[in-house]
Amino acid sequence: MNNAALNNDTIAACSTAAGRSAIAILRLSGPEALTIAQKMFAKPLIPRTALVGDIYGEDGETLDNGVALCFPAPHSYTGENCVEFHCHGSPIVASAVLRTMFSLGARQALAGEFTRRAFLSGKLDLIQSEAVIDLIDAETEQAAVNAAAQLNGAISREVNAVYDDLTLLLAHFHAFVDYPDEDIGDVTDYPQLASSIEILTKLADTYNRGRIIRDGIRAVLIGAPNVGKSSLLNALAGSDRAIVTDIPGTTRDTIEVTLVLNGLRVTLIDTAGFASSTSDLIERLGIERSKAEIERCDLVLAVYDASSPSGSVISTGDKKTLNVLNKCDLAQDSAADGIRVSAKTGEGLQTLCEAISGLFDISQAADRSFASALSNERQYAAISKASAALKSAADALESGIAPDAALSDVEYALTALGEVNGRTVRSDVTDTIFARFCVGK
Ligand SMILES: Nc1nc2c(ncn2[C@@H]2O[C@H](COP(=O)(O)OP(=O)(O)O)[C@@H](O)[C@H]2O)c(=O)[nH]1
Ligand SMILES: [Mg+2]
Repeated sequence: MNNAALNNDTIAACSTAAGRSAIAILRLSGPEALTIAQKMFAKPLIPRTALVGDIYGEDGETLDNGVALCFPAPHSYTGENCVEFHCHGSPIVASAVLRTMFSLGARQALAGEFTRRAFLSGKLDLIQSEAVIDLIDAETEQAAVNAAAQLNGAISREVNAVYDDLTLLLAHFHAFVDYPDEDIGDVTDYPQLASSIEILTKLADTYNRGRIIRDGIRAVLIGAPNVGKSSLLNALAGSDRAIVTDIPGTTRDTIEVTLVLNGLRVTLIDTAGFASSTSDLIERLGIERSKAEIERCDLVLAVYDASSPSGSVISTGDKKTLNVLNKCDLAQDSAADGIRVSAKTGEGLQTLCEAISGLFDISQAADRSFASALSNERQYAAISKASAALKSAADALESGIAPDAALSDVEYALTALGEVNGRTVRSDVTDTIFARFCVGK
C-alpha cells in the first residue's frame, strides 16, 4: 500500500510532551529531512550515529547544543529519511528549532502522521499502528505489555497467515469456477478453511480479556440509601469525590472515578440508592440512570449496611456481583453473606480490592494460544464477521454445494481481514484511526 502522493513533503513536529523537561525531541521525516537537518547542525550527519553538536536557528545563530540522529530511508520509523534532534527541554528552544525546520521547507506534522507514513510505507500494518496508540495511552502495565506484543506482530502474524491462506483458497475456487474441465485437485477438502475458522474464533475469544486489559472494567455501586456507597467510593479513591451526608438520597447523579486495583483498571460508579418510593424527580432520574449503569457494567457491588440488616436483597440478574457489608465497625458480627468492610475505618477494603481483581483474570496465563489478546473493538468486529462468513462457506461446502457458492463468503472474509491488517482498508477508516494519535507520533 504505497501512497507516494501523500509523502512528497517533509513533516516536522515536537515528539515530546509540551512544557519544561530534561530533553525535547524534534523530529523530521520526508524527502528533505536530511537536507534540512544538515543545514541546522554543526557536523556532517552520519547514518544511525548519535552526534553531539551545535543546533542552528533561522539566522545561523546557535540555539542549543544537542544530539542529532539521522536514519536514511528506508531504515527508519516512517520508512522515509528521518532525523531527530534531542535538545534541552526548554519550550522556547524546542519551538525555535521547530520554526527553523519550517523555514527550511518542512511543514507541521498532523496528529499521527509519522505513524501513518510508517503504515503507508509498509513498516507497520494497521494492527501494529493501532497498538502504537494503545501503548502510549496504556493506563496499566498489563495494557502496555499487551499493546507492546501487538506492536511486535503477535496479532498480525495470526491474521496475516489466515489472510494468505484464504487468498490461496480463493485462487483455487476461482480456478475451479473458471476452468471446470481441468483437474485442479480435490475440491471437497479444504483444511485451510477449518484452520482459519479455528484461529479466528480463538482470536475473537481473547477479546473479552483484551478489552478488560485495555479499558478495564466498570463496577457500579448500588444499594439502599445511606448504606455508605458514596463513602466507599471515596475510601477506595482515597479522596472525597462524592458528597456524603446522613440524609438519604444525597447522591442523585452518577459519579465515576477510575482506579487501578492490583493491575486492573476499574471505573467505579457511584449511584443514587434504590429507595422503594421517592417523589423527588431528580432523585428518581438518578435511579433511572443507575439502572442504565447496571445494564452496561461488568460488575455490581451490592452494598448493604452491616449494622442494619433489614435492607432487602438486591437482584442484579446475571451480572457478576459482589455483596459488600459496609459499616462493619458498627456491627461486629452479622449473619449476612458478603465482604465485610468499613468505609470509615478502612477495614476490609484490601480484601474487597482483591476480590474485585480476582473476578477478572487478565493474566497472560489465562490464554496461552496467543502472545497478545485482541483489545481493539474494530478489529474484533471485523474478525468476527470474517469467521462467521467462513463458517457459512464451510457449511455450504459440507452440504455438497459447489465451491463457487462459497466463493463470495470467502471473498467477504478476506475483505474483512483486509480491514484488520490494513491491506484493503478504506482511507476514511485510516483517517479516523490516525486522528486519535498525538502530534509528533
Ligand atoms: N460508622 C460508619 N458510618 C459510615 C460508613 N460508611 C458510611 N457511613 C455513614 O453513613 C452515612 C451515609 O453515607 P453515604 O456514603 O452518603 O451513603 P450512600 O447514600 O449509600 O451514598 C454517612 O453519614 C456516612 O458517614 C462506615 O463504614 N461506618
Ligand atoms: Mg451516596
